[in-house]
Amino acid sequence: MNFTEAVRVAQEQYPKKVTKPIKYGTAGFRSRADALDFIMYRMGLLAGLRARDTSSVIGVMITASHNPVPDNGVKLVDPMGEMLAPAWEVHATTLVNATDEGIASALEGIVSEAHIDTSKKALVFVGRDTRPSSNRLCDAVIAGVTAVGGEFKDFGIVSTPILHYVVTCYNDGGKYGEATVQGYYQKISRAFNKLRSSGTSNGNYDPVILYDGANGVGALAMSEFLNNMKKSLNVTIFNKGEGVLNHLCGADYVKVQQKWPEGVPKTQNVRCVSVDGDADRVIYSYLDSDGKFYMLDGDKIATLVAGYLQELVKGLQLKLGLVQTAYANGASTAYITEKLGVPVACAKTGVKHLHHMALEFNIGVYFEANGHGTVIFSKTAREAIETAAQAKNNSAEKLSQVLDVINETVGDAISDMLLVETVLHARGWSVSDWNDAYTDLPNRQMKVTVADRAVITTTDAERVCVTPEGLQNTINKIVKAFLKGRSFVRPSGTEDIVRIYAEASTQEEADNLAIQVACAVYEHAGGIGDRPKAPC
Ligand code: G16
Repeated sequence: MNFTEAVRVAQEQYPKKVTKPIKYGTAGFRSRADALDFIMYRMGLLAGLRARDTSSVIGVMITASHNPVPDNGVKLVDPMGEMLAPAWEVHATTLVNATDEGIASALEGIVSEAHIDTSKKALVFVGRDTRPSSNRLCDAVIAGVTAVGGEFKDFGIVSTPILHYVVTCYNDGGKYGEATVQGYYQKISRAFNKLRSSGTSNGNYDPVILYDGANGVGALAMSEFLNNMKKSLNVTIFNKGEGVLNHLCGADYVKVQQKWPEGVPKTQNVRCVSVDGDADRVIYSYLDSDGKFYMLDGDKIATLVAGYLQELVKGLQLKLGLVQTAYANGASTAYITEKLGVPVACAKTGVKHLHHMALEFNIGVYFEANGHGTVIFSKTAREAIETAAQAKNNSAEKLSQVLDVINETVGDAISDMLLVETVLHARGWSVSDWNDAYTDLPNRQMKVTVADRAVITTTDAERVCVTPEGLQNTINKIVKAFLKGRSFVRPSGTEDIVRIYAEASTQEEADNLAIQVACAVYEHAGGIGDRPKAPC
């Protein structure tokens, strides 16, 4: 194939104006939207090649998820809903770092290395979030796909999990479900309605939910879902788009700031479900009768789900495990290993790493503390569950219904919410019953801006900092002074900052530890602006 057209369109419509090296991050490329046009165009080119390479449909999602509105980004979806294969992350980085004229040789290099038959057809599914820049960037992706002779199907504004779902369904010939947006809503709502056919109330369980849509696509997705669902949940949607996306609301705000989302009435003892800007993460929270705020994050969801599934698979000889990251609260890991006896593995941040590790179990539950995760079932597990269900094993019958509520293709805020609601309902638990299962160690997250975040490198699933030299020793010394202290630092792969995590025996200590470690980062790694003073 001749890539002259790809170069021409790049030079005329999507010229590259930066020379700074750009790296594929935690979830694709992400930066300020006005610097992304050439990257989006090139990801369209890449998706066209990847589709030929795999003889499958590839997905391109335009979103910066939890980031603020001026940012945007791109996530590439591989044939079975996975994140882009690691070898292709390298190709993506090469292509983005090429000059406009260099695009041709970069593409030729990929074709030759991956042995791609360029005469094959290429089909790319494209979706986008609600950001004002997403439409323009979508055009750039489509221009890229077209410039390498590919075809596209534009799904318009959809959540990230919906795009993963339709890509998977299309590629497996509809076995997982119908490859349409409506097919997605119908599949999970039908499964949920079935699970609720026995009634809506049970014990302390109350089906009332305050839903925080983060002013993004998650609000649209929930209202569409409610249209498909019977009245087994009483959901009121807030932050539907009247405010600014992710601003003072949404899953990331609630998790990091540990605060009730703005725009949602402060109703006591009613659970609030917050999703992020592309609806792939979910965080629960509630206010008790004294108005005290409690948050139930990805760790609480993971332990709730893993505990429930473990009961259901008893006797089926299946290995169930949980995958967490360094951000997992120490109390959650202790609870799940010591109390529930479920094995836990620790992966690097990024669902792509967790997903991969979860494949080692027959049933792999994976969740990041930030609320991003799902459950995946191996072929062996599916067959064992189906056989036992056909033999009228009650637990297996229930499990096979639960399976259909789960979006195994990727973390999915709405499907995860329905899974949580299923477990709470089955247990007859209120949100505070759920919260009482174990008590989180107080923790704090902070961000520090440095001149070049790449100077921070880590090892041991990001729990140990390798460079700059001396930083880890300083962190060790600081941590030693805190009861139950733990802290680590890592460069973000989605924002131009370094993240700091700290936990300790009290909130004051956790805050203090986070500030001291943030100052160490500031000093060792070339901090910019004011020295960190207060948790932010
Ligand atoms: C993305 C990834 C998540 C990751 C998060 C933060 O989420 O998919 O796995 O935890 O970024 O990553 P980092 O700490 O490297 O900035 P999302 O929801 O923003 O796409």
